Amino acid sequence: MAITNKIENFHMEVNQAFLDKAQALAPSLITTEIRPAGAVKIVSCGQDYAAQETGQGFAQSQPLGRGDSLCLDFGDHRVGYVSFNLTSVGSPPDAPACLRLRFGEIPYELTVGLSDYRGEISSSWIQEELIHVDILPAQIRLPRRYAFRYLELVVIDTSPKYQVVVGDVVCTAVTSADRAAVPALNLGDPELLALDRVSLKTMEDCMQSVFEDGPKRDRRLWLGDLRLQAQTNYVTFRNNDLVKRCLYLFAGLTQNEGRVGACLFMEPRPQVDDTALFDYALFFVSCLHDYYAATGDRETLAELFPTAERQLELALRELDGRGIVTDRDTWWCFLDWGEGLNKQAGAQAILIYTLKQGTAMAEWLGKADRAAALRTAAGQASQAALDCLWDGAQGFFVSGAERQLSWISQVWFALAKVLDPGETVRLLQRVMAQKPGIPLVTPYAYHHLIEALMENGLREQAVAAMKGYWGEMIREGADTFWELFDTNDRYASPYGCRAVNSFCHAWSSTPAYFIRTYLNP
Ligand code: RAM
Repeated sequence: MAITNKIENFHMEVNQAFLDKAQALAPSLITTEIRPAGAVKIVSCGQDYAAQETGQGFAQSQPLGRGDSLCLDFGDHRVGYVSFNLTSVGSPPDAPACLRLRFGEIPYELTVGLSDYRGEISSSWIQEELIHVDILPAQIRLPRRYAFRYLELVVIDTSPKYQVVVGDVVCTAVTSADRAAVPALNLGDPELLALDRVSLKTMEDCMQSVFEDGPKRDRRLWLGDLRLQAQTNYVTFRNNDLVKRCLYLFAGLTQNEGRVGACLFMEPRPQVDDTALFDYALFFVSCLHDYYAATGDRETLAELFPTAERQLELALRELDGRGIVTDRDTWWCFLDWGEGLNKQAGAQAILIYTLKQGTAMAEWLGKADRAAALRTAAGQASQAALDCLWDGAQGFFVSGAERQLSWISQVWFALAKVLDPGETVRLLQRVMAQKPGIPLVTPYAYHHLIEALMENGLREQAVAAMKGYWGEMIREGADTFWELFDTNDRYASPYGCRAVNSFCHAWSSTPAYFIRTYLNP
C-alpha cells in the first residue's frame, strides 16, 4: 500500500498568533564536538554486518590513494555536522581528489549505496555523498546534518602522482535536550538502567528544534510520535516548552476545515504536510490533555482546546449508521506497520480514548455542556463497539469486514477502558496467552501493550515484555532504539529496504517513561 494519504484539494490554514507563540519558544541547540573513538572494519556476520575494532585510535589516516578506504567509529550514535582536513602527499595534486562518504547508524548501512538501493521510499535517505576537492590542502565542512555512528570514507580517485591524508575529523553534535534536567534514577536493576540509558540517548538525539521522529529519517514532527516523546519528556528532560511549541505549531498550521495534519515540516518555513491520519489527528487531543496534566498550564489548555475539540468533531463525522468508524482501504489510520493490519477497531478505540480525554479537558475548563456532549459521544461509541466489534465467543475485538484479529485492536480497547476493569485484565491475559492474529511490529505499538499491562496491574508481564523486546534490541547492539523491531523478522522494513529504517526513533524511547512512571521507587 502506498504510504500516503493525501487529502483532496489540500490547503493550509494558518493561525499566525499561534505560530508566533511557537516561534518564540524555539529552543537554542547545545553543541558538542566529538572525535572518532577509533577505526573499525565492517565485517559480515550471519545475515547482518558488524563493526570490528582494528585496535587503532584515530588521529589521521595513512596516505590513501585510489580504492583505499577508512571507516571511523564515533563511539555512540551522533547527530550533527561533520568536518575534516584533507592534505596531499607526493607530487603536487594534478587532479581533483574524489571521495565517497557513507554514514551509518548501524554497520549494515555502510553496505548499501545509493545505486544498490531497491526500497520503496526515496533513495535520497541513504546518507551517501560523492565529493570532489579541487584544491588541497582543504578544510571540508559537509553542509548536511547526519545521524550516524560509523563514517566510511572511500577514495574514488586521486591520481597516480599523489595521495590524500584525512585528519581532524570532528562531529559537531546538536540537540536541544539538556542532560542536567534529567532526574536521577533510584534503581539497582542493571537491565532497567540500560533500557533507561538507551531511551535517554534516543530522546536526546531526536530533540532538535522540535521533537523529530528520527534524526536520519523522517527528521520531522509527527503527531503520533510527539505524543510518546512528550510523555517521556515529562519524566526525563522536562523541556515542557518544547512540547508547548509543538502543540502551537500543529494548531497554527492545519489542513482543510481545521484538521490537524499527521506531520509538519520546519524548513524552509513551518508547514503542514498534506497527509491526514485519523489516529494522529486525534492524538492532538491526547497531547494537549497530557500536557495540561503534566504542567497545569491552563492558558495553553484554554487556547488550544477548540483545536482539540475540532478533531473530535471531524472524527465523529466518520461514523457509519452503526456508530462505527468507517473502514477504508487506503493508509487512513496508522496504529502500526503490521502487514495487512485492518485499522477499524483500533481507530474506534482511539476515538473513545480521546473522547474521554476531551471530556476531562472540558471539565477542567468548566465547560459542563461540552463535557456532557463528549461523554455521551464516548458512551455511544463504546456501546457501538461492544455491539458490533466485540466477539464474545472468541473473547476478542474484531476489525473490518473480514473480522480480523490483531493484538493492537485488543490493546487499544484495553486503553480505551471499554470493558469493565476485571474483563480488561482477562482480555490482556488472553492476548498474552493466545497471541491473536496480527502481531505488534513497532516499538510504538509495543508501547501501547506495555501501557495497557501497567495500567491494569499486570506489572510483572509488562516488565518482562519490556525487557524482552527493548532489551533484545540492546543485545543486538542498539546504541539508540529503533523505529522497527519485529521479533519474528529481525530484518524487516515497511519500506522494502532496511537501510532506510531509522535506528534512532523517538517513539521507541518509552522504556524511560515506564521505568520512571511505574518502577522508580
Ligand atoms: C513513518 C515514521 C514516523 C511515523 C509515521 C506514521 O514515516 O516512522 O515516525 O509516525 O511513519
